[in-house]
Amino acid sequence: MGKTLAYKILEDHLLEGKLVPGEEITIKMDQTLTQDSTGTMVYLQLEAMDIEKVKTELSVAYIDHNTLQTGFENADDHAFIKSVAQRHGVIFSKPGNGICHQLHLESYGIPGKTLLGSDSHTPTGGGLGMIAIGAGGLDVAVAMAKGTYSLTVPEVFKVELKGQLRPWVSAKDVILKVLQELTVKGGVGRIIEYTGEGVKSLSVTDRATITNMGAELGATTSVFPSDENTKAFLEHEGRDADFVELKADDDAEYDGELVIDLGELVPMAAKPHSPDNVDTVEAIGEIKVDQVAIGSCTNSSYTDLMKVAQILKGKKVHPDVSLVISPGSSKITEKMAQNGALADIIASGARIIENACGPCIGMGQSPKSGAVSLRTFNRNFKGRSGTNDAQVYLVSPETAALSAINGVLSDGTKSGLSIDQPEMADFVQNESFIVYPEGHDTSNTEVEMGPNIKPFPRGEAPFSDIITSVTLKAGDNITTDDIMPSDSRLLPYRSNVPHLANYCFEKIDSEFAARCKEAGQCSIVGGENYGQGSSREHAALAPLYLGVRFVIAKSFARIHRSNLINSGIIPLVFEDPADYDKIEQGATLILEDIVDQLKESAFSGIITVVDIHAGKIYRCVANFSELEREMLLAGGKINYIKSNE
Ligand code: MIC
Ligand code: SF4
Repeated sequence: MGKTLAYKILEDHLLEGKLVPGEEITIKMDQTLTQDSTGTMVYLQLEAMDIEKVKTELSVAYIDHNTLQTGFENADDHAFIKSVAQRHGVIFSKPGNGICHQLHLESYGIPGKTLLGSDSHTPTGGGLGMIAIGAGGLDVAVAMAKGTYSLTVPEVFKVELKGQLRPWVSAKDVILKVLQELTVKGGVGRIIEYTGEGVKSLSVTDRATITNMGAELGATTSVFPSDENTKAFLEHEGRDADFVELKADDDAEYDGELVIDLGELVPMAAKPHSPDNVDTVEAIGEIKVDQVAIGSCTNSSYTDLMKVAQILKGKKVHPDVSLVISPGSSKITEKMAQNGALADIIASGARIIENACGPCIGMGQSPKSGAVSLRTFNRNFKGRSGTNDAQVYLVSPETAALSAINGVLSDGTKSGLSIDQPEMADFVQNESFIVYPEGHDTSNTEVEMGPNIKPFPRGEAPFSDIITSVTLKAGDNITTDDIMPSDSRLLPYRSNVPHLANYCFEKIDSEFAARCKEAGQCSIVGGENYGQGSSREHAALAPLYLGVRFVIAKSFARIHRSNLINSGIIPLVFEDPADYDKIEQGATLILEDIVDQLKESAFSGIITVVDIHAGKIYRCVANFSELEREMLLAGGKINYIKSNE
């Protein structure tokens, strides 16, 4: 039987275990990336591991999320990350250089290599033929310290692309179509591998748009073959030597498949408030638009922005629309300044902001009350823009730019206007934004710790019974934005969990933190796909700080489940989903003899929870790997590592 590309790369990196779906394996991790909003925790944890130099081939610390500096906090975090990066041999990318995933694609990604990033959109690297995985900060810290990563082997799901996209239809519409078909949990436990003739018509940055939003499918990662387009991309980036051809065997077998005819696709949009709430732009109709935001790690590449410049050239942004553009990297902005495209964009009335995540994470540019905001981003969860009642639609750059001119959601294929595919440009690395650790006596580098940087909470090893109060009963598809909201007000506290914890679940239930503090020990009950979205381990650390000991849900999103285990919080799954309805918020749930139960679950796969008031016993699936069980018994990953040193 032939091999999938995903398994070929995993096999090349396999250190322990069997490459069989559901088995736990350890792989060599070639590269890591961090960004600042999760990075402070990563580097605090790395410091706690007492290592000298990182063990990876390449590790980069990007500053791209918390770039608004309304107080000292974010700037202190940047300085902290820079100093730790120097000390441990990590490349530092200064604020203003651009968005981690776009920059990594341009400057460091290599086909066939593995990459672990403390950001859920790390799979963007799959556009280059990498196995690029998003993970919690602690997993990335460990990957830097050891050069390895352990994961449960996913299935490989094939998306076969046929034909070719029509003008005004682009990669964003492809992934929105996939999301419509598979939903936000369709990728859980899977790697999505793209194949077929249609792949040839997509550039590396188009592919990266698609693999980027594989995160919204809940997939472990997504991957494209490395072919002549990959070669061309690397050549344009001045990195010819990094090219290697990679593809699946012709007779590779997959665990499922979806076929998409690119030629039949039309412009799509994800309606409020979920990336899988997808419809065609035509069906949604010409709704009035208040804000258009172009950028983010999904759609801020050079060719995306050149298309935007082409559409805006000689036109004027509609009087009722605020158009804001945040380019993906300094190189892109520089090139567009040189070729005049930036001038065309500015002349149209667009607001150009920093090369950073910006509005995508609510770092400014929150739309007005009740606004319709079209965004080329990847997430439209309620309130993420910073305006709770805003209606955010996710669209392609083409749809965004045309709608900004018309003032209403517009379908380019119906516009009668022509649009050309922009040529790629030749780039040189902008070294002015990069600080290399080499050349410094890094061991003496003093770590700079601002007053807002507090120690991260550590779990405790469980013993006897865990008696909890259910401090929240939540519904399906709870996001990590719901659990630990992020915006310009809260992001400066990513290195201060005690402060951040006060805002845990704030948007769903403002009394949650207070109730937890009163209860002492707590549990949470959740529905399907609990913890989808971002990789922020704060969504586990804040509950840990508030006394949450376990979560029972119908199912969990991958990264959040790992973050809970890393923190020592036990994620349990209802064996009978109907039990969800039987538990009331405020109930007292007990995990009796937890140490014995955890140990026995290795054989039974079951842990029972007692609801004393209702007089009921719930059977929960405890499908932990051996390592996960050990970590839970130790009260979290750091405790486990420390006790095994
Ligand atoms: C996001 O897009 O939600 C973020 C902000 O990039 C997160 C990381 C974080 O919460 O800091 C992610 O995707 O992992
Ligand atoms: Fe940044 Fe948005 Fe991408 Fe997250 S999704 S890395 S906030 S641009």
